[in-house]
Amino acid sequence: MKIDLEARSQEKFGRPLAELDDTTICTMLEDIVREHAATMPLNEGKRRLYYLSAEFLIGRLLTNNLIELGVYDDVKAQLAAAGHDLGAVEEREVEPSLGNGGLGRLAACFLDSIATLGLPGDGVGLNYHYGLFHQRFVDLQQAAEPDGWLDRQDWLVKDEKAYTVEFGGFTVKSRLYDIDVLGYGRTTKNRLRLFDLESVDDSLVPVNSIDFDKGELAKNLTLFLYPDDSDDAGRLLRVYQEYFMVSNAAQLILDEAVERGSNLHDLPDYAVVQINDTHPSMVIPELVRLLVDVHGFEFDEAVSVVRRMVAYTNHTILAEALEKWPLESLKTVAPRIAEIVVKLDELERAENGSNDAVAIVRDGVVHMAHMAIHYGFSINGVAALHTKILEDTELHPFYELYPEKFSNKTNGITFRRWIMDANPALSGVLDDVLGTDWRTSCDLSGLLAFKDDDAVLARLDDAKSEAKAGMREFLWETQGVRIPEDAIIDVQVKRIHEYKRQQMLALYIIWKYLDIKNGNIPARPLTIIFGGKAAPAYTIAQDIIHLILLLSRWIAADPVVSPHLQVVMIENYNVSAAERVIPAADISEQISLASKEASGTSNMKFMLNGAVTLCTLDGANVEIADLVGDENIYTFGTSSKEVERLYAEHAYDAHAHYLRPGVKLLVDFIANPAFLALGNAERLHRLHDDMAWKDWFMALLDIEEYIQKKEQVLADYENRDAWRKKSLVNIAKAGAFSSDRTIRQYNEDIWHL
Ligand code: Z2T
Repeated sequence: MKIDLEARSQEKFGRPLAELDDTTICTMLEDIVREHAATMPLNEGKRRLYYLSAEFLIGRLLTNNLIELGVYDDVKAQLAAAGHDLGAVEEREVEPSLGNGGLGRLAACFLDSIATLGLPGDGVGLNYHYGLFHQRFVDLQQAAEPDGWLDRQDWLVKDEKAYTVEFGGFTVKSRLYDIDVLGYGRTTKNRLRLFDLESVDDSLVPVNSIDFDKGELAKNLTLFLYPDDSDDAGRLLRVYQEYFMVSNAAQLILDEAVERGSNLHDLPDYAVVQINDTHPSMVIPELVRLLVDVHGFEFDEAVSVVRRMVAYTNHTILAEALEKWPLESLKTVAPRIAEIVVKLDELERAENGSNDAVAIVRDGVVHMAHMAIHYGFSINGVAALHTKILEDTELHPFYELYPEKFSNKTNGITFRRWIMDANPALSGVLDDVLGTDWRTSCDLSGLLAFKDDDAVLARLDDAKSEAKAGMREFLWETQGVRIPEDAIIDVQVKRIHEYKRQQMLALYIIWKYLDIKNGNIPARPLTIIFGGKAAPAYTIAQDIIHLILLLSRWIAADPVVSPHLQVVMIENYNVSAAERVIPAADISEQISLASKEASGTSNMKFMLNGAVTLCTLDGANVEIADLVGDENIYTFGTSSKEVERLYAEHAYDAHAHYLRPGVKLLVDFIANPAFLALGNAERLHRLHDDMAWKDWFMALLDIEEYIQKKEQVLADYENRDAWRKKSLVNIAKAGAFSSDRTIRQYNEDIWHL
């Protein structure tokens, strides 16, 4: 691809490139990439993958696409020659807001890898006009506002395909928008296909408020993404959204298969559907419905076709996240789907001897995961430990029925975005030391040979400093915070959730604050960075945000402690912020209660960027620990086995832990009189009492060992030589977590594209 920005500027604006502002240049570059992508052919193959997901957290696309097309350096040079900085131009792009967290970001990394491997596979989802809410901090609390990302974006292209979706009592028409998905060094592409309502009405959303008119579904269905990570509010509107998504997806799948020569009886030869958690699981009855009602199949044949083409990924064991809809709700939303679900339940009972433990419909409630396991041909977990827990405990009766359907697919991350794009300094060092092959192979193990090479260790250290400088600039410009140049950067960024235990890191901060007050001055400043949104309906998570913001202000105002300890909570943490913060981190906090974090993916991004992990043995942390070895990771905490036992036997006594002297001091600090006066007393009391009496995710069980480990990490950081080696080993071993590896495994074991 050849780009001549000067000529383009003259042609479009009649002015030299030097005179354009950053926003105009950004739009111009987006147009150039979009127009070029439009000419690229699709990846072909008889069987196509449809990756169905309610979320695709794709992040900004400009830099990524320029890198994929191999023109990044050229564009940068042309802009520089005209006095412009590509970095500043990149900042003008608005980030699409189409995901909550890990699940949505995983889908985005997967699209990148599917395209990079040249496999024929599209993402299918919804075009939420206001996406996930935009987070602001007001009075040390989270405020949720609509994110009007769609007004100012340039990537969506209208597709001529459109369908009709019939709900109980009304019918809507859909519209389809595509975003081209490019692969690294590829001349062919895939697409992200986002369905929207033809009759959607943006004006239903008030300025600065996410409380919109819930009444007219035909006008509001695609306005918002539900802000629930891992747990689910179970609201009816969500069922409407899900049915809208899968009905469109199923119609698209049949349409395209017929276009490519299928007679539908051979549909599994033309299409395979991966359902990203249960949110799209109604695609199963919807495909059956279309085959029976529209295409005249017998019910049994329709079921046998669908059974050979749908695969399901589970992303959590949290009970509250397993979608269960009242059958009555399904009857309201889509009566024919409710009918088919009941028939699927009867068929399953006839086949498996009516075992209530695995039933699809039980006591008037539809268990979506059960349906997906019975009528899908594959179910996978997202990390080895997670899959083992599914097989041995959570889904054990299903594992006994269908051991051959179960497999593990440990998550992965795309190296294009998470190192080439986010960390050019480190990428440059790797090019110099290893050659550029790593950019396609994602194999960084060659670095191990340089473990004792001072020059290489120093260059890696310089790259870390450069990333830190970038982050300091970002935090100054976007958050108005200054970070000391020599600070240790300790980061926990992810959705705010009790099981992820941000509250435990808050207790550490209290401990450290008191320790410094007692005269123990640290060797160098420590900056602890949080980022993440909390579902607006999740009260305790809001309370945790409040505590963090209060600690941040309290410590900043303390002249004795503030030179040594700083707490930063990034406002509106998103993919763009992650790209600035993760490369700069020294310590990666992965401290979920063991057994609760299915995998985690930021753990992989931090490792790839040379941070050392401080973690419990949960999710993919277990695999990271196995790879890097004991001396290159810090693990602590109660094991997942023991945690499962404590739950099973109701044997965890939060209050007994609270009463231990060292612990009580820390918890009581949350509700100390100065805090109550400065902050929101109701929130602080509630959080204090919750921790002292309930502590459902056992932060008090692990807090003492956590503090000890953290202090050891900080002490070890001072042995700069040893630390640099740890960092190098982490980078060198990160190849295992490339999403290219994950996608190859999905393809070899499940998709067979
Ligand atoms: C989500 O981000 C995850 C799980 C969910 O379960 C829902 C959402 Cl929105 C329904 C996360 C997991 O918590 C995380 O451990 C995992 O790494 C990620 O999905 C991708 O698998």
